[in-house]
Amino acid sequence: MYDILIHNNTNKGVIMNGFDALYEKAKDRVQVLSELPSSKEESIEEMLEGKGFERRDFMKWAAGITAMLALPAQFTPLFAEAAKLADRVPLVWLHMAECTGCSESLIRSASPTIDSLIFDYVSIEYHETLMAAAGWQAEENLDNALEKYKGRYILLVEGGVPTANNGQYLTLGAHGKTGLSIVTAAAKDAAAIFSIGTCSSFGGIQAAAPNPTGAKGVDKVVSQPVINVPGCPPSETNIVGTLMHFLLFGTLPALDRYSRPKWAYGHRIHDLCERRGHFDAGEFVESFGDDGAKDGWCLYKQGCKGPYTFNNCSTERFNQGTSWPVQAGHGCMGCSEPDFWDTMGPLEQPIKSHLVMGLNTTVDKVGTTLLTATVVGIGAHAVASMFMNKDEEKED
Ligand code: FSX
Ligand code: SF4
Ligand code: F3S
Repeated sequence: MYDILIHNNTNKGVIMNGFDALYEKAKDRVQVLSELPSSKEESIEEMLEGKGFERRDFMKWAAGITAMLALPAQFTPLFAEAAKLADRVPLVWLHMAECTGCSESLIRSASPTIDSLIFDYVSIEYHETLMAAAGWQAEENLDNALEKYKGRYILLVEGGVPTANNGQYLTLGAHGKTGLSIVTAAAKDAAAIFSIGTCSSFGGIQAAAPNPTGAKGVDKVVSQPVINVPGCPPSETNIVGTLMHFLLFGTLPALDRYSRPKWAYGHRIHDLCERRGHFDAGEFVESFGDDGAKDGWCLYKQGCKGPYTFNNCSTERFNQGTSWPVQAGHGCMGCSEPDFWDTMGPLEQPIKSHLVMGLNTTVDKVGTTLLTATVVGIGAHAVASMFMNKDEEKED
């Protein structure tokens, strides 16, 4: 804990330790939110009750968010309060060059989770997939939302932003405005900007070489700070967790060097993978469908990029927490890393230049701090079982 000088509501500076200061900050924020006009007729408790959730489910969810964001349990009631006030913060969600998988990750669930219902409860002022309006009316809605909520709205962008030819490879809406001009205009008065998905964070598949449209991440085309929530798509938990953090604190979370929240992207997939014991024991799937695959052995030799990829898929999972790529039997593709289409291929083979045995590697190309810690953890058997055969050694 560190001491911190804050200004409380009475504007008298007081010395507090880090925990108290954060707690006070969250309390003040809840107070500020509660004074903003509500945009929903029913409370979140009523909405959840209508969907079959009880109050204790809601509190359990709030406790889960608190733990996921690595905050002490005392913050749980504050997260519950912030969620109740989520309808006070307007959201504007833009689509650029992408597949809409990020929206699908959040909104398409057979049985909605509290995460997806929280998203229903926020005040979504503009979202092209969800809204009824089209054409001229849609453009007008966007202009009105940006004006009405100036300085207050959270801007969420899904999709890479084509920049070549002055952005002309992506034009949208009745006036044929470029995506580039729409994003830069919307960013101007946003309270916060989240890039949802790898496309808006780093360009995504559109930016794969030779990147003919000049697709870029949002943070490359706007001057304001951007929080990246990558993944192709990101989990609903990472999207809602980022939103909840901003709701409660009104500030950016701790970020890594790619502007990803550390609470979600602070560990390699490999660090917390359920197949890690098999990796350490040198037990690898040699081909899809073999006995090792049936027994859930490690997928490294089938091209799993978990050792190079920072994300929390193994703990948070997808589809209401039921599964994630490695559990389903395919290696991680590295989808939350910059340029994964170019640097993480071939898809179902280990990366030749990054074989676990070849430690003097071109680490920067995949943008991770790579395997030093991982290799320390590899059992002797695994090392002996080799990731690099003699032919591969020669090629490298
Ligand atoms: Fe698709 Fe989103 Fe991938 Fe991109 O997800 S799931 S192509 S990250 O922008 O829609
Ligand atoms: Fe899991 Fe992939 Fe690491 Fe194997 S290589 S332990 S499957 S993350
Ligand atoms: Fe993406 Fe790998 Fe997770 S492919 S979804 S980061 S397991």
